[in-house]
Amino acid sequence: MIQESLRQRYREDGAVLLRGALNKEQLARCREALDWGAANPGPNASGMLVGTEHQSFVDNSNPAAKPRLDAMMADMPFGQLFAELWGSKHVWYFAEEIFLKTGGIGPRTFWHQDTSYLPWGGSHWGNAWISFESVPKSNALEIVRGSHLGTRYDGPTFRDPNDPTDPLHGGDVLPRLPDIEAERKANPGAWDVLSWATEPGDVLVLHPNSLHGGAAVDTAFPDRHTIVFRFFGDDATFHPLPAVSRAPGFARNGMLFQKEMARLEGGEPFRSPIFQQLR
Ligand SMILES: O=C(O)CCC(=O)C(=O)O
Repeated sequence: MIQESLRQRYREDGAVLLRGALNKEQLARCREALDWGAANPGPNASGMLVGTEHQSFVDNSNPAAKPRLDAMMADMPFGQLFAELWGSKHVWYFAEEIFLKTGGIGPRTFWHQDTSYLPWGGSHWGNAWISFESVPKSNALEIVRGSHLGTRYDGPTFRDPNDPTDPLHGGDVLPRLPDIEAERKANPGAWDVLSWATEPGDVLVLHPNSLHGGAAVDTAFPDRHTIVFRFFGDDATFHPLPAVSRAPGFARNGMLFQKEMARLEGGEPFRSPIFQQLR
């Protein structure tokens, strides 16, 4: 049962930690999903800083995993959890993303918003960020408090290790991301950043319009295996990306479920039969 104080934190901060939200069996199912995904990369598998020594593995929304993950969601607590957290009658499962950082050299994830890459608007969105290690606070995912209610920035390309704000779309529709790490270095209080040490079984829920990043590995904490499941509810809308983008395949609809997205108009409820309804 999600308490009103937590719902308020999510509405205002855009992120909450749900301690022990998954039992051993549920966590094991999530781990199986991660291991299967890592062993069977899909067409969207890429990585961050590919070609550099800090390369990490990322796969997003693997179509071959979709039937098994849709089925798995029926046995997981996320439908109820998000219905209560948002106060939404309905909950749908969107898709997964996998992050593997290993050998103590996986990079920070540059600051970004998922909504720079995906055409999402509205309040009923949530990433369930699930890691299988005990993640210390110094290696934690970081979230700028309340940023889910603010500006939608252009997202970084994740290609240039020396430019964490290298704009994905270009043009003048979305403002360029500020260099949050550089600003924090100059003034540690420049941004109001939330983070938590997490234990296996915890679920960090964040709104995908939140500015988030971080969670590097290092010699003291060399490996992190993370799966993120994304969900939406009644107040989720189609919010198109820029109509012209220098990133191939990203204009208007983003790079996932493009055929389904092409049927939606800006501001319409975000709905498609392709997404598994959990409630
Ligand atoms: O785990 C990470 O390094 C990044 C997570 C992330 O970007 C997300 O949950 O959307």
